Amino acid sequence: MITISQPQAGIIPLCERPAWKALQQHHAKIQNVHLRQLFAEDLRRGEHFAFEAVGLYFDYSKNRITDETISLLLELANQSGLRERIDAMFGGEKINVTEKRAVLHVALRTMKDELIKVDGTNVVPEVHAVLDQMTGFANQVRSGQWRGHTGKRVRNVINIGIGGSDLGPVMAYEALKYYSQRDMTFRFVSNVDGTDFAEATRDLSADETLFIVSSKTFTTLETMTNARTAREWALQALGDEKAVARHFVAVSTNTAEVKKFGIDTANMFQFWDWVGGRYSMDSAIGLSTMIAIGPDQFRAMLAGFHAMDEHFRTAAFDRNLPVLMGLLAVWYNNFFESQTIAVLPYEQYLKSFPAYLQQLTMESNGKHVTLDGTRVEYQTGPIFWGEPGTNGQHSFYQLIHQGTKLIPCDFIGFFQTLNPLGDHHDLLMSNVFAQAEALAFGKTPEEVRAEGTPDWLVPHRTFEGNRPSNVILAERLTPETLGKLVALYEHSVFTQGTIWQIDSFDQWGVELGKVLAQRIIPELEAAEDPSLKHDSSTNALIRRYRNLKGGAARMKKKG
Ligand code: G6Q
Repeated sequence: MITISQPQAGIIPLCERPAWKALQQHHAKIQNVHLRQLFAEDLRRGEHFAFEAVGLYFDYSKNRITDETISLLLELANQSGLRERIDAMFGGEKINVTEKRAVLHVALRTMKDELIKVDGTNVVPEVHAVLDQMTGFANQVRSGQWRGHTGKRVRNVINIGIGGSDLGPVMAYEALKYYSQRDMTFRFVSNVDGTDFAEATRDLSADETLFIVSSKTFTTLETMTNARTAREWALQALGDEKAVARHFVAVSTNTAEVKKFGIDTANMFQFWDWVGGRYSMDSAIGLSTMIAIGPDQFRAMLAGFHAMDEHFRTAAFDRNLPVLMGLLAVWYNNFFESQTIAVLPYEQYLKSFPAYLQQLTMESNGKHVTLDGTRVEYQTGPIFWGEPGTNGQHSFYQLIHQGTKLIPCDFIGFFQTLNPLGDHHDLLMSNVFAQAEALAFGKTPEEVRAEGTPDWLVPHRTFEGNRPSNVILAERLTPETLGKLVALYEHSVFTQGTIWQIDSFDQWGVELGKVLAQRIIPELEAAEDPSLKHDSSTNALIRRYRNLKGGAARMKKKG
């Protein structure tokens, strides 16, 4: 029996907390109050529910809230032990109870002189030692000092990893491309689908290509399959086992497996079991990011993360960005029964940000039992999704504006663009403000009629409004700002998980499918028909696949 870490002791079940009950009553009172009314009643509402912290301006006035809502949500945070839980996380306690691990991604971005202990050992020096090792290596690759097997400099870097060992590096590279070394090519191979590898390498020369095999465990099926294929691909061109040492480096916690693969452990970058995969982009998993943008910019990104960490740890909850964002997510998820949250960055470089957030939020809070294993009686993690604006406006925004579902939105925008081109940026930002305005206030039937719309068309052209959103604005997209934004969502996720009393840091839900696939692989590859003992559907699918899988090869032969 696992004992729950101290901070959760004494916390009463969510639905019994007085603040929860008060919020239910409060919701019944205000659920139909329109944002039009709330704005009319308080002409300064737009400033009242908005503030700036750590360089981010947060306008949450277009939410279906009053002062009472916020004070009840803050009360809920207190009754849920959020303060104690934050202290426990930053203090290195093993709050990931099902894996018996500390949760210390915040240690990855602390200053050198800080002290964070896990099992009595200060982990900060180790963190900085790896950062220094990464810095040395990144500088060598960027300057051309690091040579491939044939003496050529590295022009291409391919990160092989999946899940937390892929999504962060992909997102960070896309987000910070503006700052990247442009005479180098960066690619990311994650899918076990051979197409991913084939397309990533088809136009590259092996003698100029460096593979970073990123895997905490170094046993993940997809990553190890791609890594082996990469080794074959490189050796086919370079023809010498010794080439592996010049063209492969590893990011892992598993020295033995790295050695077995043939990678020189001098070129292995460590991380630790207290860094969860989806919280690992600041660890050595970020090596491709560091090579792309350079060590100084990477450290600036870490400083951004750290600034948000400190804000989360120290700011009063009523002026705490992640706390308020997390509580608002709970408000819609549990009281308005919203199923999803849309994240809408108005910044093309953030095109992979929603995909990144999907893992961060949904793998963290997609849980159905509390820390002590009791089934929850309430909804947990909402579905996160999104696209950069303005593209989304021409596809799914219709449903957000006029559909039957309530979808809270996070709009993210910047005062300055990295690519000033005519009036593009004003046009872009006008859409941020217009969308949030349209969602909140809509357009009444009277307004539509007054425009001369025939009666039969009025319902179609009416916008109910009262659709909530947050607007988050920053000066410009820099490594530091990216760090702040990611940390904002990390801690918002933590806040939500604390309210729901779940373990936001395990991921047992990804296990079952993996185990079953291991059983099915030999059944697909066996020469003789295997005796199949699955359900009738799975058996039939496997048989059909076995019968037809040679099709492509046969077609090729025929052609
Ligand atoms: C994230 C998960 C998961 C993990 C991948 C890759 O929190 O743990 O997405 O990152 O399964 O694992 P490895 O890094 O061990 O290959």
